[in-house]
This record gives sequence, C-alpha cells and structure tokens, in this order.
Amino acid sequence: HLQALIFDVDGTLAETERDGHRVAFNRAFAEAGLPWEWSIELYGDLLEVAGGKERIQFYLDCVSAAPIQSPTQSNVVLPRSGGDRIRWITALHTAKISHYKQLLREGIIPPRPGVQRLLQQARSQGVQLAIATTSAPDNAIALLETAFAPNAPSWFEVIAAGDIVPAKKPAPDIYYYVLQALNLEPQHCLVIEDSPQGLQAALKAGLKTVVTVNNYTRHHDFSGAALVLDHLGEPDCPFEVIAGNAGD
Ligand code: XBP
Ligand code: MG
Repeated sequence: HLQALIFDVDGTLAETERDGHRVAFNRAFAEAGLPWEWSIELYGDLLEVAGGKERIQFYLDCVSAAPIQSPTQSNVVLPRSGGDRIRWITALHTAKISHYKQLLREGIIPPRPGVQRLLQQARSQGVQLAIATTSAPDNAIALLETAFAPNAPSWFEVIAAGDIVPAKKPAPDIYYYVLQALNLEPQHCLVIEDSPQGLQAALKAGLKTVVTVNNYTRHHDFSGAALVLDHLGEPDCPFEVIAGNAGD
C-alpha cells in the first residue's frame, strides 16, 4: 500500500514559473545590465531546460552563438572561458534566487488547488511526504514556507533539490535519491509531477506518477503516467483516488 507521496515543486505544488521564476530571472538580468528579457512565450520553450543555472547557460550559449541577433545596447561583456562562464552564471543565478524569494514574500504565488488538502490528508493517514525538485533548495523551502505554512518544510521527510544530484530531470537521479533517503521501494510511493521532464525522471526510477498539467505543459506527451489531471482540486478526486493509483 501507499507509504509515501513524492512531490515535484515548480508547476506542481504551485504555479511558480510564469510569475515567479521567469520574473526573477528578468529582474536579475536587468540588475546585471543585460538586455535579456524572457517573455511568457519564450519561457515556455526555455522550460525544456530544467534547472535555473542550466537554463541561463543554455540561453547564454544561444546568444553567444548568434551575436548578430543579440541586442547591441548592452555594455556587459559576456564570459567566454569555462571557469568564467560558470562563475558568471552562478552569480546571476544567486541574484535570481533572491529576487524569487522576494516575490514569494510578497505572497503572489498560492498553492495549486487541492494540494494543501492532499498534503493534510496524507499526513493524517500516516503517508510520508517528500520533495523531488530541480529547483534550488532555498527556493523550494521558501515556497513551502510562504505558500503553505511557516513550518511546512517540516512536513516532509526528505527535501531533495537542485544540485544535490549531478544530473537533473529528466534524469532519474533525484528520484533515486529520494527513494534511498526514504528507504522505500518504488512500488510503495506515488509521484505528483507537472512536466514531461519530471514524468520521465520518475518513470525511469520505476515510480507511478500522477500528472497535473498547467498552461505550460498541457499539450505535452504524458504517456506512461498513471493519471493525467487538470489539477488536484476536483471534489471527486480525494486522497483515496490518488492513493488508489499507487502500488499493486
Ligand atoms: C522546475 C525547474 C526549475 C525552475 C528554476 O523544477 O525547471 O529550474 O524553473 O529553478 P521542478 P531554479 O519542476 O523540478 O520543481 O532557478 O531554482 O533552479
Ligand atoms: Mg515541475
């Protein structure tokens, strides 16, 4: 039977991407004097690259490969060599994290429908909770504290985030990490995800997965998912239905 629910964070616990992470990236870019602005539409494409640092690196590579298209009004010299690039990306991402946490403190990101209830029902039935996210640990914890409850991080047995594993989703590593930390077999756990990258990561780790789609992910391919829902807020979709999809 079901022993643990493992949650993705961004797009699953809350709609953090469009008005949270994207805006924070843009603020960090502006602050650094970069002429970069990620539109809502462009950001949808950039979400294919999981991880904030990885996303910045991907964009930097695109801009560097096509200098003709890059705006000329900036005085910022883009880094060239390996070490410089990594330091530059890390500094930009650190600034982005503070902008993101500031946005969260403003209370603009609520939990997705039904998530709070599912967390409470799981806890009251003795089902353990865990987090498996590509996002930085600071960001995941700040979201739990601001959108759910100041002590919400303590509800989770394991919060596995960001660089804790070298290979991010769609690699299964973060889910292997969580399974090991929980000391549970995959058949006793159920994952909630919102993206194809997250679903692939969970499936590769042998985990049954419920997908709750959002505007950025609804048209993607979710074959292999145990269940694909708009959200967890349907009155007829209580804990029992979700839990019924787990295990054998
Ligand atoms: C979603 C992501 C993250 C965030 C940015 O992670 O891909 O990269 O967009 O996060 P998940 P950071 O769905 O696995 O929670 O800037 O904190 O890396
Ligand atoms: Mg996600």
